[in-house]
Amino acid sequence: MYRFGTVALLWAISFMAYGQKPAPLLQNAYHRPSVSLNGQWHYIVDPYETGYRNHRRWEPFDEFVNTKASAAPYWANAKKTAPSQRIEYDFERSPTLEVPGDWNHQQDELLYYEGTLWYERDFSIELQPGQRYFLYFGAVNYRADVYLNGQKAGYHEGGYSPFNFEVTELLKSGLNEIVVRVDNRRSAGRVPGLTTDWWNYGGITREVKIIPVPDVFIQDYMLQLDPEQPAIARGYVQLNEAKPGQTVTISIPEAKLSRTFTTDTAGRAAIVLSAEGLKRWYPERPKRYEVVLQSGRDTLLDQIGFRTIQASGQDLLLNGQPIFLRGISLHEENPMRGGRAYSREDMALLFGWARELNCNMLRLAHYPHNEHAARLADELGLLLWEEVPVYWGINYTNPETYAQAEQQMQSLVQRDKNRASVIIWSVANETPREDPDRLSFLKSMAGAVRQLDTTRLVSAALDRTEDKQEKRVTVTDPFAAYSDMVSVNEYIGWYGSTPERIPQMRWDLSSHDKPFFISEFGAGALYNYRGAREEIWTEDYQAWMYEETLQMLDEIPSLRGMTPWILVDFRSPRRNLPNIQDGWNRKGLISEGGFKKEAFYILRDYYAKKAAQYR
Ligand code: GCB
Repeated sequence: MYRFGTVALLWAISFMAYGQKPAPLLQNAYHRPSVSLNGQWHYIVDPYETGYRNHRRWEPFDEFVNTKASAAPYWANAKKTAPSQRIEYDFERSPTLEVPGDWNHQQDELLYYEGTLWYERDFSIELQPGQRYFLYFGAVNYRADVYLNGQKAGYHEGGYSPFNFEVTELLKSGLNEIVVRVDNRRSAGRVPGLTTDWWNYGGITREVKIIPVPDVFIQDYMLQLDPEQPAIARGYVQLNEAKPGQTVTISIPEAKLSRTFTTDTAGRAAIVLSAEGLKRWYPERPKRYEVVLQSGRDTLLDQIGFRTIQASGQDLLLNGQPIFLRGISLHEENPMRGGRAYSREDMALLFGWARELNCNMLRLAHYPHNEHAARLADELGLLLWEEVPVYWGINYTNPETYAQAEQQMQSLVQRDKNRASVIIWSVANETPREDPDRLSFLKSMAGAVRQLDTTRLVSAALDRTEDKQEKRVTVTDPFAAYSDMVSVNEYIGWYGSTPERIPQMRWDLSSHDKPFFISEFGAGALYNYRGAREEIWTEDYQAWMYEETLQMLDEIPSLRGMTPWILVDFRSPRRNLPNIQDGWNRKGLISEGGFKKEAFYILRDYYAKKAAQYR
């Protein structure tokens, strides 16, 4: 559909060269019985890629080495069998790291490490006849090359996406060995590219498990209210086999609903259910139903909430009612433990703070967060903006970069499309509006998302345009025409001016008949650093900025929500001011130790007022 028509071909070629691509992502891997591979894994830091490449030709061993004959690649996991045998690595005698978890916070010398690191562990499993087995990773940043019992299962790129390989042929009953090479280097062609304003945590950052499924299994499904006819829930169930005439039953026991459908020649059954008797999911009453899907020997459970979300003129309608999004942005970091957040408990800590702030919405910046996030948001009644790291200056002309970005979006939609909490897919953050290549890139991304999901909104965090003389702010980014709401990041009062300027600014959004959304504003403040409000980095400065900004924004007639920047201070290698930043972006409303700054209470009170207005 776009000039990156060669993408598929390039992908096919690169997969042939470096091993297998992942199998289609299992829908709702979360609720399938599994064997966990979390825990301690041995590791070897390998900055020169000694275990991966031939030292003279710099070619991956994958391409020409037979492991049985060579101990050189680390994935051979060779063990000394004769006194004279020279093997220059040994996983068994190497230290361990906890999985899931970033490596940066587990070893002091790995805090800034960007490069290759190998993980290894043994595990036991008893295989059952008639089952197939998938090896599932919640995420590995950035590239993972995965080897099971000395053979390559495949590789995956994209640091925040789940993926799975079928390993039925590679697994054996009894003891198995798994080796994963992880490479978290930043590079111009990757997504994100060379610069970000967050920490490049490396490692197996989310869960790993083996998932058994029957021969014929439920590969995928989606079930949602039809936005145009909300009395009907529609969707599909896709089996792994393209066989017609197989039956699929969907039941919602609490609503006494149960219907059986039949697959077409593609192995897909279209689902239509009456939703008349189903209670709607709202933030104030996040009702979820247990949904049971069954086909042949496969049964899967899910908890699904039913709601609609639409943009209508300048309004956002949730279940047909106007809503104001009282949001906050957050990174996937647990400030109390340090490092990448990965567990339900981590997300509960962050979401608990957001609820204290009177939020009904979160922007999960700037990449897909772990799967617990959307599950917990469904449960707590928090709406979500989910995003992929098409951020700042990635390479907008490189077809492989585009393919990677689209792949990241696809797997995010695939993982979270049955979550009622998710209402917005964001395709980018702060990308150069004057660049025509960027526009075609984002248009293609938006088109790809809409093909996958017609029940949610598509947006991107854009930049504002400021007329310095006239003190007039507009949105001139051409991508605004292609998104369902106009969302901008604005830092008036922080970058390029002080809060004094804020009351003088006038927003003119007359050319956009869409809901308007502020995806970021903020100011840095060191917790407990107090002073005159003009004193930068004080809590007083930040509080002043919040007061002025909220007043300014409140005057914009089409404003339908905001996600100020940001809930908690977060680690960033760009933030180097001694005694103030020390490697942290200080725009949090909460410090890295969990202490609330003055601006937290200002936003909390503003949101209480907004909640009353939109009741
Ligand atoms: C932005 C970016 C965000 C940064 C923030 C800042 O506009 O979207 O990733 O962290 O500004 O603090 O400068």
